[in-house]
Amino acid sequence: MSFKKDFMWGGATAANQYEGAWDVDGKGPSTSDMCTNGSHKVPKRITRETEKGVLYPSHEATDFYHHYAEDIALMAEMGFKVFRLSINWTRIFPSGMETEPNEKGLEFYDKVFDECKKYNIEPLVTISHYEMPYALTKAYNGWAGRECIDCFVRYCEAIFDRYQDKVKYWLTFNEINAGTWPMGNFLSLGILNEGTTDFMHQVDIPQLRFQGLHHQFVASAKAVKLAHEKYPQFKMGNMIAISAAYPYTCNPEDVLLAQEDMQLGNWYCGDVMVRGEYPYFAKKLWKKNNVEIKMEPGDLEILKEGTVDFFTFSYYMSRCSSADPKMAVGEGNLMGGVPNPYLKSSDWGWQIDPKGLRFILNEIYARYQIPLMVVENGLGAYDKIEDDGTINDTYRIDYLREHIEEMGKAIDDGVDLIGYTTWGCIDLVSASTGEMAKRYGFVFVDKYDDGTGTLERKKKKSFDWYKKVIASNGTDLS
Ligand code: BGP
Repeated sequence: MSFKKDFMWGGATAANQYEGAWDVDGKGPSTSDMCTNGSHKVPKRITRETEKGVLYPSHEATDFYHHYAEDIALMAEMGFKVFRLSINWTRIFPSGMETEPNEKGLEFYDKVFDECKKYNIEPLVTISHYEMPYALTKAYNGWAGRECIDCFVRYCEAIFDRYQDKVKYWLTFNEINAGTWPMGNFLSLGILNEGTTDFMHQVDIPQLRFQGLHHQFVASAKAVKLAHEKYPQFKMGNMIAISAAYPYTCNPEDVLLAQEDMQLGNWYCGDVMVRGEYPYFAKKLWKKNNVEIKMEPGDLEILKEGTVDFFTFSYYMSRCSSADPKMAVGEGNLMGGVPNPYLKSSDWGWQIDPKGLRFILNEIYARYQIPLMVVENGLGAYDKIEDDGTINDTYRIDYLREHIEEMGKAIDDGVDLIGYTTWGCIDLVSASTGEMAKRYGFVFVDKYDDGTGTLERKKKKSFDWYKKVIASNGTDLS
């Protein structure tokens, strides 16, 4: 297999699901702090105020805030070259509208980056990963308000300035294409429409959602432009939840629908961020959704000037598109699809498809021809501690092995793949369900769905396996 010598192996986390310490050292409430716990069957709720006696999983999460040194040491032991993490916007600007950053919040990430440096681990920072100041939701209905652009750019300026010597790789928005689906309203855009309470079934106003996404595009491009002008050493990336959509049958109706699903899911955001312009099919899409994007003079120029240097994405599953309305739609990461009879699913109904990763790596590279990085991949599973204290997550090893094999084949196909960070390398809260039971890590954290647990860290079987994978640069997957 052909992983480059300097291939970036590592793991990924997000502040809102991992850090906890939600109201410590001046941090303000984030949108994610207003989400209750839930489960596979019971959707989490979005509350307008925090309610007494209700569990909010982000408030403590798995407490990276107080365990960062221990956790980064574990990552170093596995041989991580890169650690993807996000900065919690509300640690730096508690309401998003301040003019001066919160020093205590800045100091926390100084400590985190210094710890990474100790072990030669390169930080890869997501600037906004599924959280934003809740105050911006209250003031402007989140990204529906154009005001968020300036708030975001001010936040970027503060962290670029502070960490210019510590961080080189940046991603502007996590899974920005979440905004192309109704679930992305509150999750990704901070939009909370009248009547929304259930996270899985939010009140959706496409006009606000697509407008909000336009504001994020402009904000991202402004941040990228600023970085390129002021800090030429920075590498700026996008991040998309990739949809590998297959036609369910060779019926041309299904083929056309799969194409359309990939346009909306992948290329709508990808084209804006890589090519610097809305794709040719955008007008049709807006019309279909009855949307009219309001642009200000200069917006289109900014998009052109703020294109990214590398393309990153999450990949968990593939899905099928069927034009037959009688076909039931299954579960998945943000987008469901018709179940594929050739694939098995995880316990949460996400279809496991390693070959789909090779397929989509080729599709993305053919379209954009800039370096690619898989910044999320992994298996959410129920882990069990055996009587002897071990956690034998062989199912996770199998999942990761098969995906790494396919990445190797894609590299051999000619794709320029520069790195791989597995999702939730240390157990953290699930984004879609708000539960702890859905675990992804190489390291188990003693924390449970009722909020109890000692937060103690414990290596799973996959820990030593991944260590070997990294040490052999992807040649020993046994
Ligand atoms: C992605 C998100 C992550 C994450 C992951 C797994 O969509 O970027 O934040 O959590 O999916 O999803 P879940 O936690 O719902 O299993």
